[in-house]
Amino acid sequence: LRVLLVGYGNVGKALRKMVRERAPSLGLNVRIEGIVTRRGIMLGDSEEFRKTKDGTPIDALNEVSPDLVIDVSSANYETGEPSFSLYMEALSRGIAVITANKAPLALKYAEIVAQAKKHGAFLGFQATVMSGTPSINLLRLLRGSTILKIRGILNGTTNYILTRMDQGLEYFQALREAQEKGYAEANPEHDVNGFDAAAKLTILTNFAMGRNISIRDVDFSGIANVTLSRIEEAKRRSRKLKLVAVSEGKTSKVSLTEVSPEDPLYHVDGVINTLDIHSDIQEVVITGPGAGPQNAAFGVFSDIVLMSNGLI
Ligand code: 80F
Repeated sequence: LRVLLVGYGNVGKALRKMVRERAPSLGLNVRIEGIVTRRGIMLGDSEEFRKTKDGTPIDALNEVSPDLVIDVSSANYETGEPSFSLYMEALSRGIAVITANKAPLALKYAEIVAQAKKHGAFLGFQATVMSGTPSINLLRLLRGSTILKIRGILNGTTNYILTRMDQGLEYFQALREAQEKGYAEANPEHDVNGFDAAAKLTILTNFAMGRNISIRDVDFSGIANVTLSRIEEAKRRSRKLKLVAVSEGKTSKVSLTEVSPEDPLYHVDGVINTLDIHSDIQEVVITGPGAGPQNAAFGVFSDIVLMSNGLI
């Protein structure tokens, strides 16, 4: 499998290491043939990025002609570019795309999925929601049931901040810790204002509930107004404040919500995320890490493994 890697930051570096350490024992021959970042293109593979030439992701696609494009570049929520055009071009040539970048799918889900279907090309996006904790790929196993409602904690950074504040830390100190651990987006505003959770809810809602919404259809707010005293006040009533994402019927919403100890979301702390899926058959809850370079890289890696074995 010849790979073009787009983006080489926290997640890209963790992924390169994971592929080298884990693919061979699974019988997978995964070779990185080029890396493209904001700085330009590196042909070949080495741990340290050394620019071979200037160029865009599309230039790199033409240069490398890979079997698989992996997008671990930062999110551009204005246009989804350059990733959106790259996917459309790669998929049109039958080249598989696996992404951890939410922006293109949160903006133009239907177009990208239709392009993949039209050309019979693989499109994997487990890492866009809950990183390496199965969410999208879990939903693949629930096909045949009708998903009526999804509800969850979908952003690691904000849940980490809320948990650390519950332990007495100030907001900015908690945010700095989340950034140091590699949980936060390149622009952490996207985490704290609820945008990242809204993007994930958009992708989940389209995939699980057969809808066609964009992030603009999600009513979202973040944790900017949270104070230590508000957290203390909730605590006195045995409640916790959580940034909860819900889709049900035609509504999708992300908001700071007080949850009680009977709620499964109450017990989900730190960088841990959870997804509660209600179908016409059963309720399924999955809980696990939602962010972190290693975890996000595993989301991508699990798509590579499943695709290579023809399992999705
Ligand atoms: P980082 O900023 O470290 O690296 C970004 C890379 O993209 C850089 O190499 C940069 O040069 C490149 N890049 C940016 N613009 C480019 C362009 N126009 N052309 C080519 N290259 C370009 O970012 P990360 O942390 O490595 O993240 C990479 C992607 O994974 C982003 O899209 C993230 O949204 C996504 N991701 C990251 C996660 C994480 O934990 C988790 C899952 C997905 O729940 C939360 O708290 C979430 N903030 C984490 S979700 N790091």
